[in-house]
Amino acid sequence: MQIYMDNNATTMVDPSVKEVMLPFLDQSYANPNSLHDAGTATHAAISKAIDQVYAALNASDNDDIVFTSCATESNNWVLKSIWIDKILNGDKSHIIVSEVEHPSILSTCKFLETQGVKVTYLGVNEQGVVEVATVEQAITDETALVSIMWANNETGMIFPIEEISKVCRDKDVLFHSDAVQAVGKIDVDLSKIDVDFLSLSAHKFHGPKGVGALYIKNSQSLSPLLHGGEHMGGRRSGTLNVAGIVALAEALRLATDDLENTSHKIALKRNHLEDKLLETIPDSFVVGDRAHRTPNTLLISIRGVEGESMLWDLNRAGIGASTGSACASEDLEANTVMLAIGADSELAHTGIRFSLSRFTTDEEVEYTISKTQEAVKRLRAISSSYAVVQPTLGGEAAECNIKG
Ligand code: C6P
Repeated sequence: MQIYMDNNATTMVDPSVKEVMLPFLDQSYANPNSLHDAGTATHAAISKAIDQVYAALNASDNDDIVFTSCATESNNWVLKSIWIDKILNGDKSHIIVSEVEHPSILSTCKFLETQGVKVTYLGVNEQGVVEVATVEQAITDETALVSIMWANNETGMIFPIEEISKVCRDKDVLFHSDAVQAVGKIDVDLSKIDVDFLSLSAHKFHGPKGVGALYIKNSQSLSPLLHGGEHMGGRRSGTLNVAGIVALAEALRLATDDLENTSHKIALKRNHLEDKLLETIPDSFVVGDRAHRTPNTLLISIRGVEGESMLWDLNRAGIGASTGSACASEDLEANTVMLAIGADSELAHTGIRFSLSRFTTDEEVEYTISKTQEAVKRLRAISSSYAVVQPTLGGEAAECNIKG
């Protein structure tokens, strides 16, 4: 049995999304910027895709949605262009992010620091969430941008984006949200929530890899990251990835069409997995309050069981999970979100992220429960640290905050 429990890293392409993209890899290959009939036809497909994305996000006609190659590009674009537009000219000097942002934000900020930009990395509370007051206190007259993710990729915790956006608007500071782990999983309605910039990526909601977007409120100015032709109104040059864009739009339509119902069904499966693991594995903790998590995500820490060893056992049983962000999976560092919420280093090496999708079946969940239980038994039996920390197998299992 092969089971995929790593949908926060990427998702399978929905077969019907694949269907809509195929013609653009085959006979409909014309450049949408060409003036001949074939180009006009692909141009029409792009226009339809743009309409679908506006509808799914409830964006206004005044806003811009610009397709990019991925969310990493969208995130880099916002941060680097704010530096160019607002900081290099001496207007402002400061950017605020949280310390649990994706590496595409954090590494870009590290680069910007080498260029003299002042960056504040906000801490999170015991739930792994940035509090509104923390953002408010960090904003100064020098702040050019606040960038806070909508939902965290490792824990699934949803951040108070509406309140943060209000604080930023009140203080007249631009606000960007990396919504990669929110779009297609929870309601992201841009008519209700006032963000200046928002990043998304198709492969997180059953679209293909290599295509993302940046939403820009009121089509405000933002220096391009990629200069070249007049593609996307000059905002992002490069011949359009027609198949990818059409697929992104269709995947987003499918993901958001019946969102409440689909999310509910995924949450039932995730909750069952979570409840069973917590019930049967002593000294296990789930990071973050379930009511404030995306419906598909579960970051569980199992004391005495190193994340990498658990992944190995699960992989041998045919289950793909992760210890956290896929981009950080090659180093054996402790889970950064768990460290940020105050877990000790040993505990922070024990996180396992299970992330489900609308394609996850009950049977797969049951199989994952039983193989995880088996792996815990085996790994704890050979763990010297668990024997030292916990002489008996008794113990409290809980959905908890680690500091608490
Ligand atoms: N997170 C994970 O395992 P790309 O792949 O560039 O379209 O998306 C990057 C990205 C940006 N922001 C967030 C919040 C993300 O979760 C990701 C991708 C994957 O968590 C792969 S590192």
